Amino acid sequence: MTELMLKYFRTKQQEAQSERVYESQCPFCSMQCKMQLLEQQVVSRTSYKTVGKDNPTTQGRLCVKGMNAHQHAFHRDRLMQPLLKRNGEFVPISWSEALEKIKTHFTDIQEEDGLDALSVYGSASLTNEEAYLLGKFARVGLKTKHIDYNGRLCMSSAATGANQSFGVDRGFTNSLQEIPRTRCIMLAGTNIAECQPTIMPYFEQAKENGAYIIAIDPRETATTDIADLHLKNKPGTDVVLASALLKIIIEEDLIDKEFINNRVQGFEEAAHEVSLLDLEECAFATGVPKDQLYQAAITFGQEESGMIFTARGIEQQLDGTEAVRSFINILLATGKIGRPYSGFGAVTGQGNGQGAREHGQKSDQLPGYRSIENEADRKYIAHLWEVEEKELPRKGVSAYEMFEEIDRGKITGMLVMCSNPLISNPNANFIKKSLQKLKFLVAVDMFLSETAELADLVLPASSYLEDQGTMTNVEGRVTLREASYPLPGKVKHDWQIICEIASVMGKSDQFSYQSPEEIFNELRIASRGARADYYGITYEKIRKDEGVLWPCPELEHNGTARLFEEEFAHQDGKARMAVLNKGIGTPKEKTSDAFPLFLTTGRVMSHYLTGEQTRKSPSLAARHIESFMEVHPDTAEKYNLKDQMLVRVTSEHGGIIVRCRRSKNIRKDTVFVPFHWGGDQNVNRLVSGELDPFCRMPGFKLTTVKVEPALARSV
Ligand SMILES: Nc1nc2c(c(=O)[nH]1)N[C@H]1C(S)=C(S)[C@@H](COP(=O)(O)OP(=O)(O)OC[C@H]3O[C@@H](n4cnc5c(=O)[nH]c(N)nc54)[C@H](O)[C@@H]3O)O[C@H]1N2
Ligand SMILES: Nc1nc2c(c(=O)[nH]1)N[C@H]1C(S)=C(S)[C@@H](COP(=O)(O)OP(=O)(O)OC[C@H]3O[C@@H](n4cnc5c(=O)[nH]c(N)nc54)[C@H](O)[C@@H]3O)O[C@H]1N2
Ligand code: SF4
Ligand SMILES: [Mo]
Repeated sequence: MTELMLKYFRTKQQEAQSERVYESQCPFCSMQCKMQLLEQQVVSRTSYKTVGKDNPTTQGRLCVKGMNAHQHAFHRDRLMQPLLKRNGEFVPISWSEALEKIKTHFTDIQEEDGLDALSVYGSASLTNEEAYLLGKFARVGLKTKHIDYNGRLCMSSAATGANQSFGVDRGFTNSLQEIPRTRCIMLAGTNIAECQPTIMPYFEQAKENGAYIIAIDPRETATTDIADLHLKNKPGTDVVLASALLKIIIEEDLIDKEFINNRVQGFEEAAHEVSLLDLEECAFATGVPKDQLYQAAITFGQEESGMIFTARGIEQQLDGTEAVRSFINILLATGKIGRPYSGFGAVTGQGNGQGAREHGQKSDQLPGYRSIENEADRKYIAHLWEVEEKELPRKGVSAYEMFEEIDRGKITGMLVMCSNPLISNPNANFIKKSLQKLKFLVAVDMFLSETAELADLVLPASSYLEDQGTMTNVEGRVTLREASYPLPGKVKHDWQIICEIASVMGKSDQFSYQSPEEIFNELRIASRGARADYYGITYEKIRKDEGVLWPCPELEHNGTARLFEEEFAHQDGKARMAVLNKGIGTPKEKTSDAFPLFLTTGRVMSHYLTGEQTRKSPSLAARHIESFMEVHPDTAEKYNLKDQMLVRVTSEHGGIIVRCRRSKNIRKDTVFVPFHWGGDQNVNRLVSGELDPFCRMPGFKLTTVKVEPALARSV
């Protein structure tokens, strides 16, 4: 090798060694995989790579979304400065101009339409600190009762169901470590293989150890593939299905009488109700053969330990709360909770789906799961926030209902932070009309999302690489997302943006934080003594222990891995079984001649929620460049739909056009469309705005539709 070549390679080596490492956590799902961004400078080119980092929840694993997350963070479409809409066009403005605009418009709205005319729409992708601060901002900074968040569309039925049955809501009652040693697992309406991929090894180990896995899903998915038994039910029939399983368990005497006597209320009533069911009718209503119902019930009842996991398949229903409770009923009757290798898990969705539902973004809630209608809770928080108790607003309305309030002219201004409601809310055509009615809409986002495009003012927010804070993951573990990547352009952190808006609204004293840690220390006090007690958790402790499972009431406390070992969280320490007066086969949506098929909606592995982030990543977008409708070949034949053809899907509420994908994986009476795309592919144009009466969750998983070749109409 010549001297020159040697020199060249040496320089290359040195350049390659100029590598920087940035700590972070994945911006997507509830696994909150720990990751590192490697930034390499080779000559004048910077290249990036994301690698996993060991941690107690995911042991260094990443899925394809995590590996490519940096692609959207560095995308050229990242917003770099505030944008103001002038004559229909966005123009860049300074932060001081932006804040001045907010002050003028928000104050005008408050004077013209009243304090409750302003509203805040938050997110469970925010850190705990930001979620907490946003709740305080609405009540103290803007003095409005109108705040809610995207988690309402996600886990509100799981939360309400768990609260009603157990008295508290932490998604998983056990840590993930217990899964490999359980004997029987029920996966109801969850597609963990595509939605929480790095959780899979826990279930695969359970299977290797001999666990029997039962999946309940109208489709065959990568998750149902690991099941020993797949109950391929009609969408929306999970309450009947779970009640039928309970009936069989009771009739076969597979219940735990001692546990019921000591720890459960309402068994007799619930048992009586399910005894009235006719199993033939249940089989017909659910579309699951009777022998499969028996097989599932008897196996689950007989095994010495068992766990049930639910997700949006059973929860995003107009009877979602009841569906959650009907599965918990099975655990309570068989005594499979509060002891090793037995328990419940409503699989959390968003990165901070757990923490962001605990600290006051919900319309009826104060931090730590305190209630905004409880006098003692109000007093405690008012004191901490240095306001008069009577100044604290009362409860407002849920996410979708805020758009109804806009339509009625009651809400005239909105701040949306970290959400894209135009794509994610049901009845999308109505949502668009509502958003357009607002006098002033502010969107805080990393991109000009479909919602941000309708805004009057858009503020640029930092990404997961830049923004430090805590996130509570799928198992209830409070983790610290270390983030140190420099802020690009004029971008600010969400918590800084909240503080700056509060300041121009005259509340600088209550919003003068200098760091996320300072906010967290206030959150610890706000949650002290409440159900989601974070008081004993500090940044230092999270760093030392690699996360802490709440509740953690004292500094000396090590956190709580398994809930309900001694008692449930209701006053008398007992759990409540639900009496489900559903009768048979009564989902609200029924097929008709006009709309002969069920539509259910959900996700694919490579895209995340409204797709605003993952559609920007070339590696992820390439896997699914557009939406599609999964349909059984026999059904496709019946409606003249060829594979790959564009099809029009129409419901009572609107229409979309997507690509046809024939597949034997789905029931013949059901079609499936993911919701990661906007415009003419926005499946939420089809979904109705009706809500679950207990938790105000929309019925994303059940709509009735008709399908036809897209071009047939236009010729
Ligand atoms: N790749 C990816 N991962 C994600 C997300 C993402 O967008 N993409 N989002 C994250 C978030 S926020 C969430 S909430 C979770 C969601 O995670 P999941 O709830 O697991 O995901 P979904 O695809 O919405 O629905 C799960 C399954 O429910 C089935 N299903 C539909 N209708 C019914 C029914 O009536 N009964 C039953 N039993 N099953 C039914 C669907 O066929 C689907 O396979 O995933 C998180 N992880
Ligand atoms: N049909 C149907 N609809 C559904 C569902 C379904 O299964 N079917 N699932 C529902 C569920 S479970 C959920 S969770 C919702 C989610 O619904 P959304 O909250 O609307 O979904 P996202 O795509 O996460 O929107 C986040 C937005 O915030 C931006 N963003 C990302 N990170 C940050 C940040 O750190 N700060 C700020 N300020 N902005 C940021 C992104 O660019 C994006 O525009 O959708 C619901 N809608
Ligand atoms: S999407 Fe979820 S499973 Fe995949 S890397 Fe991110 S946090 Fe982990
Ligand atoms: Mo979600």
